[in-house]
Amino acid sequence: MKITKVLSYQVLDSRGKPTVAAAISLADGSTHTARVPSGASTGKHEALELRDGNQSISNRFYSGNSVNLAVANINSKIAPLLIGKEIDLVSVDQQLKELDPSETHEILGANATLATSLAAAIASAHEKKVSLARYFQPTGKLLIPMPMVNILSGGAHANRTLDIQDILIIPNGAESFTEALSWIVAVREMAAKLGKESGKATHLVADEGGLGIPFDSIELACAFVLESIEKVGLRVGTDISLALDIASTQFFDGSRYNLTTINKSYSSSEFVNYTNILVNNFPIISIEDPFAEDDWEAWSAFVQAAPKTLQILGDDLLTTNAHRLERAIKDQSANSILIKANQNGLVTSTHQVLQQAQSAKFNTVVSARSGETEDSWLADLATGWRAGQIKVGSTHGAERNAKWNRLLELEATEDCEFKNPFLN
Ligand code: 2PG
Ligand code: MG
Repeated sequence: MKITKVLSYQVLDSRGKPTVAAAISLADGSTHTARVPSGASTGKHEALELRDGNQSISNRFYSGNSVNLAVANINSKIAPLLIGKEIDLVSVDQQLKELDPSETHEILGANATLATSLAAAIASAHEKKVSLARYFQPTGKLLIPMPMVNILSGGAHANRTLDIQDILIIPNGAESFTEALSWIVAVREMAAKLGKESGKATHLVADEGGLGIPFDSIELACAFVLESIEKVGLRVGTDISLALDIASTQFFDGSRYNLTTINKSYSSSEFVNYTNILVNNFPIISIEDPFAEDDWEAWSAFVQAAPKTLQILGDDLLTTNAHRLERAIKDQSANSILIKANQNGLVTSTHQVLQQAQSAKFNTVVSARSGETEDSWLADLATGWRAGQIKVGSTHGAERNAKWNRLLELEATEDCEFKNPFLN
């Protein structure tokens, strides 16, 4: 089926910042729209998010964050190339690569390429008359991913109420996604109640819907989440375990890790030791970005020292980039990867990075960003790609719940399975 129209325009993300929408129309009169997410704690090796800076009049109100240049790239450079062609994700991505061969998509902007690529994926699934998840996995049971969900937020997402970015939970003992989500909601509600009773709650709901309750240490914050799990009658470790996103690039100054809320500073090797003690003292089954994005030695030392069952997850370290992943596999700098489509810039090459990780027996966690939209394609990508895990933020905010609700829908309507990825 032929593409009849490609149209881009600026919309807002969940933080009220501009982002790119792209709509692809097909010969049957249907239109397929995708909106791209945007990060706050971005890694320096991510694909380029093109913003206008001082190059647009609308910046008077959007503080330099408008995306008119990226929108114009779709409307004036990408659209003429695609209109009249058959809809097919792989060939759309191929044409985008030819138009912008740079690895970071700095010519068109990765927000322009990804919006187009996602709209092409959604339109391609429509043409095949299947869901987006089924488009990627046409036969067999779909694998609904295990969620990893924010309870407490700090770092760049919550005005640094904690030095680290997130304390999350993984309902590793749940039998279905539906059950998993009900447990998570109960724990979040309990944490909100306990936070209120303690008088510490600041009423701050962070960018991703986590609770911004201040704590004097990471250990006290972990203990608080464990108490919330126990108080709803769930078993720590058996039913629900902890996960951390340290986002340590945010507090690394080039040589030291500075935890300012607790007034402590560590060298790389001291921080490796500290982190190892932390994961041994708490039921933590996954730790993300424990070290800074270019502190490769610390990562490798930690992989050697840490419990073998621990998921050591590279986000800013790997930025969904094939070369960085290759290095991490070779040097054993991590054993799992966060997959964010907008760190990469194209749907097909994001999928390739995920497959490269799976071939190396890395766990894969498909992830949302702190700036999200009402779109739910992320749930379909995680499911259709058999990622095994998904991270969306908390169960608060329509942009987060759109993804959880889509997973509930997939579980209710498609032939699916749900597995604990930590048993492998
Ligand atoms: C992360 C993400 C999502 P951001 O660090 O994993 O939690 O945050 O989108 O701000 O990079
Ligand atoms: Mg992260």
